[in-house]
Amino acid sequence: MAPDPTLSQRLLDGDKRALARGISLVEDDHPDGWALVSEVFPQTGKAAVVGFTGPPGVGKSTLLGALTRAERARDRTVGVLSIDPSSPFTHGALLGDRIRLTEHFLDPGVFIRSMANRGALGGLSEAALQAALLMDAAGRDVVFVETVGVGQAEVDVIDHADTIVLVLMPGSGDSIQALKAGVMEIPDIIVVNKADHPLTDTMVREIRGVLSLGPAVGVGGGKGSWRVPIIKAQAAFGIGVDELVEQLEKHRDHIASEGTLIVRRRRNLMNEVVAIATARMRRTLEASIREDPDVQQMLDEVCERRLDPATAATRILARGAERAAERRPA
Ligand SMILES: Nc1nc2c(ncn2[C@@H]2O[C@H](COP(=O)(O)OP(=O)(O)O)[C@@H](O)[C@H]2O)c(=O)[nH]1
Ligand SMILES: [Mg+2]
Repeated sequence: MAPDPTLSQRLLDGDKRALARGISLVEDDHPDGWALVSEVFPQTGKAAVVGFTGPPGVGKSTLLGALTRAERARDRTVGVLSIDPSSPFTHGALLGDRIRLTEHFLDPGVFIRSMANRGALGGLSEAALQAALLMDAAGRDVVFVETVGVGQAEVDVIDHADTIVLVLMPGSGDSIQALKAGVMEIPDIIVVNKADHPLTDTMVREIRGVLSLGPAVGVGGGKGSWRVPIIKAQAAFGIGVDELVEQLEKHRDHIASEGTLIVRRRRNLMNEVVAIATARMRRTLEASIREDPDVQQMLDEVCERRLDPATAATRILARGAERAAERRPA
């Protein structure tokens, strides 16, 4: 399909269809998608990007539905990006919350997108980051990113958020262990959802215990005086949502006034550059292993135990650098 010269302008004007088209392009790893991101990138950095993570079924999507409504009541435009390969919400259905989402789909101030495909060459994580940038460029005041996982997250897109919210529910013992073991970074805000459960207060106490062991700062480095709030919520009934909105604002003010926001964003963008470069190098490397007869021969030598794997790796990398240099214009 021919590139659409008006796409970036329409996207910057906040047009939802242009945004949807742009995200599809990056999701397909289409060159026009990368070109679009590069064109609008200088206009990004204005949205407050909030990452939500936590085990499946704790109520993240429900919470995002309720939060979106609360943000709209405050006249803020919202972008929601759900990256959940296990349970994507299809158009019109945010899982158990069909009615509320339909309401949001009709609102020009709300843009919701679910990404679950891992087919694209760039990988789900990269596409998700580009999608978040496009939402930012399209003028969304807040961008919420939902990802599954604790510890070995499917997608490390929350590394690219300004604020990280961990959502748990009573009985998520594994998550507490992950926090305790340091497998999972300490988030900025913790929500204990389904607070209608009798074990809620036990859960809150356990989390307090874990937090008191670690440093009282969230992710992102820099010394800070931020104390991680634990919010009891019932997303399905809108309970605790206003408190979450309040804490999100507080956290944002805190990192902005402390200078941590700049530190975080620098780190996040650096991670993104490295992630993209790594993915591309890997692709190039795998292609050369498949296609380059000399590399094939080196692998044969490894199998015959005449060449050790590390030496072979060094030689393959050196070849790659040579070939890259040959391709580079003088
Ligand atoms: N009892 C109770 N159920 C809830 C609450 N919030 C969400 N749920 C339900 O929990 C289930 C999983 O919610 P969902 O938002 O899909 O979780 P996610 O996988 O973390 O996105 C759904 O059936 C929700 O209706 C709550 O506050 N209390
Ligand atoms: Mg979900």
